[in-house]
Amino acid sequence: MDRIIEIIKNSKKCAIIPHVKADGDAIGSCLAMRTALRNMGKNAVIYAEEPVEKRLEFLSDDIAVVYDGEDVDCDTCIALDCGDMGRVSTREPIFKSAGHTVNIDHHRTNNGFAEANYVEPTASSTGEILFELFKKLGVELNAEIAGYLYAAICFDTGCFAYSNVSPKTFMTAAELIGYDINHAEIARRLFECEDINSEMLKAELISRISSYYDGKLRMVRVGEAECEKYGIRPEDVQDLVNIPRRIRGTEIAASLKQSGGEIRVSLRSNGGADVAEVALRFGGGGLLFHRRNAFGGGGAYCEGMRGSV
Ligand SMILES: [Mn+2]
Repeated sequence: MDRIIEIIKNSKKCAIIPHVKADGDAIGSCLAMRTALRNMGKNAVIYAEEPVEKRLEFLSDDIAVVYDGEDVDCDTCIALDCGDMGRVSTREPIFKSAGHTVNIDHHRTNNGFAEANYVEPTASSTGEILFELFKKLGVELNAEIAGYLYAAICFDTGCFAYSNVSPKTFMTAAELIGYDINHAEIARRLFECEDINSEMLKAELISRISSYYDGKLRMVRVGEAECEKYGIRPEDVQDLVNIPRRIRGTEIAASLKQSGGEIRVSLRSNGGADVAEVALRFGGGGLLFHRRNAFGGGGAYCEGMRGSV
C-alpha cells in the first residue's frame, strides 16, 4: 500500500479501470477514487468496457467513458476490483502504456498483474479497501465519497448479508454513515428497484428451475430469445444465480446466461462445496470465503462466483 500511495501522490493524470461488466463494487470504487483524485487536484477519468448497467445509473450522471480504443494519455493507471488482466479486457492498451500501474482488489485469485498490487482477500469489497487507502492517503472524506464507498460495500455484501462481512466491514460502514449519506436509499436503489419486465422474466425462469441430485444442485438458464420476449438486454438480467440459490435444499446453484455468442456461468455454494475451484478449472475467477456456519458452527462456508465457458 505504501508503494501505491507514493505512485498516486506523484501522479497527475490517472486512468481508472473497473472490471468488465462492472458491478456495484467496481463502479462505486471507481467513482470514489475519481472524486478523491480530483479533490487532490489530479486529472482522473474512468474508462469502462461498456455502458454502466441501469441499476447503477443513480450513483452519478457522469459515470464513465466507454473506451473505444483511442490513445489515452495518462501517467498512472489504476485497476479496481479486477482479478486479472482478462478483467481489464479491452482497456489493456491503457494499462500497458501507463508509466505506473496499480491493482487494488479483494479476489483471492488475483495474480498481481500490476507494478503495485494491494490484494486483500479478507476484505468484503474493493470499496472497503479504498476506505483504508484513503485514510492513509490523507483524502478528506465527504458525503459524496462516503456514498460511493457505501454503495460499493453494500453491493458486494448483498446489503451486509453475505459471509464476506467482517467486523471491519461494519466499522467501515458505520463511519461512512456518519457522513450523512442516505444509506437506506442507496440500498433500495441497489436491491429493491427492479424492472417489471425483468421480474416477469424471472417468474418464468422460476417455473423452469432444473434440479439434480435430489435438489442439491439447482440451475436456471436464460437465452437471448427469452430476453427478447420481455424486451430486456441479457446484461441487464441480474442475480440469476440467486433464483435457485434461495430454494431450500440447494447446496450448489448455477445459472447459464447466453449473450453475444457466449454462455456465462455463475456458481454459488450454500454448503461446503468449493465452487470457485470449479470456476477456475473452466478459466473463470472466484471468491472463496471460509466462514463459520450460521450460529457459530465449525463448518466452512464457501462461495464462488464467475466461471465462463
Ligand atoms: Mn468486488
